[in-house]
Amino acid sequence: MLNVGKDGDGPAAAAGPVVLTSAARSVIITGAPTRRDFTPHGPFRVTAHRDGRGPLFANIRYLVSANDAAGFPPDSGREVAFAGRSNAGKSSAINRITNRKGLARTSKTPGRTQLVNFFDLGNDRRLVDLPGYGFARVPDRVRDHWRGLMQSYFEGRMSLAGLVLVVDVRRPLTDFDKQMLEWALSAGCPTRMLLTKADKVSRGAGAASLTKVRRHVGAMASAQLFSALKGTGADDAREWLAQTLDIS
Ligand SMILES: Nc1nc2c(ncn2[C@@H]2O[C@H](COP(=O)(O)OP(=O)(O)OP(=O)(O)O)[C@@H](O)[C@H]2O)c(=O)[nH]1
Ligand SMILES: [Mg+2]
Repeated sequence: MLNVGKDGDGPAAAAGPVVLTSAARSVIITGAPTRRDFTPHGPFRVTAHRDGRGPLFANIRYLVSANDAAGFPPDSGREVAFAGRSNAGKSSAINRITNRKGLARTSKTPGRTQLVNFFDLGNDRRLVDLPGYGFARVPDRVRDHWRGLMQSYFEGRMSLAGLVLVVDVRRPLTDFDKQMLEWALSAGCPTRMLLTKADKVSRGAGAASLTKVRRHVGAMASAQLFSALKGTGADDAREWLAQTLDIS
């Protein structure tokens, strides 16, 4: 089951690659149905997605917010979920990538996104804004609810075609970030790490963080710098989404 642990804000990501330990498998939901075959897709028209105005996001609209699995939309087609620590910048990343300012609600207050929010791209493709983890000072029942909600999402969502793991470029990977990576790897779910808030660090510091994270995650995920504020890396993220969602 999803093992949320404490705050998830453990010591800095230690040196060395993440290995798939048995402890890490605690995040893997036993008995999960076999996922769809994640075969690489053919070439796609990159330029069509520039600035979020291309066909990929042209018709994006808010679909539904779910507080439990019963509220999820039909599990067909393909979707990519945005996960990450609370306040990391998931909702802001979705807004920048889709070029829609108020699409996903953002906040300075950690824990703003408490529901699973679905956005429809048309043609049975979706983006999913997940509630963040690691927010401090919440009652146990809120944390338990979050755990159950995430578990029911990751357990059975056959249309989950990819995971975007959003991390603050200035912060070390949390234990839970690592568990998410390991889960995605074991589930065969392609993962893209966005090292966001890149505008808050120098180019050198951003590049150093990227190198460190890439070394750390190895083949488990691809990684890139990102800034929702400046738009850094937005095209790369769009291209990855287009490929993962199999949209041309
Ligand atoms: N400077 C800067 N600020 C950012 C960036 N991305 C997000 N922020 C700010 O970080 C705060 C949190 O952003 P959100 O997008 O709401 O974060 P979230 O991960 O969706 O948070 P939860 O919904 O609480 O899990 C907001 O104040 C954003 O304006 C970025 O790239 N650069
Ligand atoms: Mg949010």
